[in-house]
Amino acid sequence: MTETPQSTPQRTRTAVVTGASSGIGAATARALAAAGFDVVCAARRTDRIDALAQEIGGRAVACDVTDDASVAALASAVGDTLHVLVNNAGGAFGSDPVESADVEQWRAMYDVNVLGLVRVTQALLPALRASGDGLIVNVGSTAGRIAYEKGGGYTAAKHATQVVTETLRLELNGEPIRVSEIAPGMVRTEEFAMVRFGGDAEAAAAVYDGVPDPLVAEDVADAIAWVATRPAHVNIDELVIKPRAQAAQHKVHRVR
Ligand code: 8X3
Repeated sequence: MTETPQSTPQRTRTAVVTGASSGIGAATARALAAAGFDVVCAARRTDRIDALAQEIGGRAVACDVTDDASVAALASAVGDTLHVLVNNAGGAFGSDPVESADVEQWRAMYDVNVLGLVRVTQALLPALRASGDGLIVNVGSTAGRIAYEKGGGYTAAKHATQVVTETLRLELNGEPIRVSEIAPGMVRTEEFAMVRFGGDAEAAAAVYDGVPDPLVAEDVADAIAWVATRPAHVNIDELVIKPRAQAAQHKVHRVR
């Protein structure tokens, strides 16, 4: 008997989001689940991803993107097929001029923002390929487009994110895998600025001081979900997203 279109089971599309324990990662997991994806929430903090996975009907997999064995375990948990990988895990550590910056903080930023992305991508590329319609979304930053004072380690790492994204797109040309970068500007999340300033709440709050409406994590997640729901032949190469108040990195409207 021929199956009617109604009786044909819907193919569930799967997604992995790294750094899903908070901020843009958690919001992206929610947005992709709302768009119908079966979402694997990957991060180090299992209590947070367990709760998130339960909330969205997804799966939680403990993963430290700076650790080869942990990334291999993520790949095993994902299985043979994957449609969307969101390389979101990252962060800024420290705010010092190049002259006095802590080299270990730079090493840590390169490890999580760049090598973490490479590790996870290498581990999951076979599954993305096997899906016949894979997509990699790398979360970059406007810090990957310009330089700013006291941000050298982070801007260097995010420039690398952009270049790795472009390189992947070139190398995967002809394969059924799209490669995109989302580059957000000023996004107010619970942790990003706090981590950058080592827990100094005053310094973190000053970043957003007087800015009428910085972006929130959901704004970026919305953009990622849009990229992930374009038809298979549409590759959004890059999408820079800033709040209206931020005309450029150093040109931010503040109400005092
Ligand atoms: C975060 C944006 O302006 O702090 O990726 O570099 S910024």
